[in-house]
Amino acid sequence: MTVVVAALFYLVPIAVMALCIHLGLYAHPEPQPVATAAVTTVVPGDDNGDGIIDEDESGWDCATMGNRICGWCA
Ligand SMILES: [Ca+2]
Ligand SMILES: [Ca+2]
Repeated sequence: MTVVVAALFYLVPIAVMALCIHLGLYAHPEPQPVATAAVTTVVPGDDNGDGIIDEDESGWDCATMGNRICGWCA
């Protein structure tokens, strides 16, 4: 009887700790909301609104931007 009591005395806390560790290992924290607010700056001539005036957009000035060479295939 004493052996059984002693065994329970030690095994129960160990079992509880093992259970807690087990649950902790498989506990998934709540996913935190990711700040998705895009910081977009409205650039005149940026037709697709990506913040960069590309060469095929209306705000592109071939005389001052890119390779500063204007014309077809330039
Ligand atoms: Ca753009
Ligand atoms: Ca060019």
